Amino acid sequence: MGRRDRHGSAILLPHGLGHRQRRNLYVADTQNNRIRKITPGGVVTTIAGSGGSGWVDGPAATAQFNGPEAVAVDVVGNVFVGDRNRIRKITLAGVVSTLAGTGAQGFADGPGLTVAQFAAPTGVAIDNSGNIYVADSYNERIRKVVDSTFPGPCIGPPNTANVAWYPFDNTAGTTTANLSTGNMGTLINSPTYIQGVVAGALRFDGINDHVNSPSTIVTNIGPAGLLQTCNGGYSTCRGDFSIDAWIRVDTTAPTWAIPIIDKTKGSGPTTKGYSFFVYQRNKLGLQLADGVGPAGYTNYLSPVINNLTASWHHVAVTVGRRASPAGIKWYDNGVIIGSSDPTVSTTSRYGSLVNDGPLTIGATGKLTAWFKGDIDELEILNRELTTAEVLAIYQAGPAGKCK
Ligand SMILES: [Ca+2]
Ligand SMILES: [Ca+2]
Repeated sequence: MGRRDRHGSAILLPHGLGHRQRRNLYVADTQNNRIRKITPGGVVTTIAGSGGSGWVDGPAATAQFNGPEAVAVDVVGNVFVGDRNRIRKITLAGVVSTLAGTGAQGFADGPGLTVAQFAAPTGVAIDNSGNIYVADSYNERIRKVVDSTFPGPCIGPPNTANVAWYPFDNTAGTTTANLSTGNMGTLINSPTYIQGVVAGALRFDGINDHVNSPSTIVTNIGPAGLLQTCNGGYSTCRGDFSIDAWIRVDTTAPTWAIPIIDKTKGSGPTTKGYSFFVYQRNKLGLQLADGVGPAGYTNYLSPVINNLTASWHHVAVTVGRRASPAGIKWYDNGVIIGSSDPTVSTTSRYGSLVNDGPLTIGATGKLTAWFKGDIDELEILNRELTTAEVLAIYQAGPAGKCK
């Protein structure tokens, strides 16, 4: 009964394979009383469980499971475990708690910790609203557990320098609110309202759907390093900025660049502005266009992101164009996945990105390419978000930023 992590791991009687939207497979390792994770590269780690048999809550390393047989992962990355007669939860931060089940085998509905009983929950699943569905096998029933800590508290939005924030929480109508400046967007060709990660989201058909928002001073980005005069009470904005959103790329989206948001105008060497896009369905891209040099613009690409299609990802790009530290940082689900340098001599993009073209969501400003998939909680800030801020937005998950 050896238990070996990393390559060549031994997993005893695995049950309940749960997969997170990205790369990892989660396993209820029943006889080892551990919850394991398998990366696409085949590396196995233990995310919770000391190995002892029992129901001990607390830090993942010392927590105990009691013959766990089912796992599921929510949109944020919390893991839920069908654990004999209880439903357990492992948070992103690695804390194990008991969500429901007194421990006695039986059948009872009611408050999770004092009344509810299960009998061998051998399957769990979770929806985007945090409801957990349990295949309660000996009871021959499908049960529902509501996680009262879900979605948890919303986080204070990083509101300094927030210059656009489209939550897409409407359910009807052809205008979509901008919580930052009130510069509303107009829905063109009927992108559809859907359930998003944080309340509503918009689905773009990849044919002609987009959102058009007029150009404003604050969504224009100035030349690198210089203090700009910005309205909205922000007096220190400059050539740095950030864009973040939850996105779900359709599996049939084109492999060329499809824009999430685009604030460019002009073409070729006279292009001005910026565009944040998905490329080849597996990378993020950013165009910086200052109209300088033979090309006028540069496209920067992130490393490959696995499974960017068909499931929600929180993506972000932060753009620093100062002398030091400078850089474009790419984020996927709260973590930096790579960087690019907008200041190297041959392709430096220090110039002004200002133009009077519209801010277009789901299409290029010239309407030459279309996003196919879903976008939620799109925002622009005229400064670099910090690593901690990006992680906080991701970890807030369905609670999102406080509105
Ligand atoms: Ca939303
Ligand atoms: Ca349409």
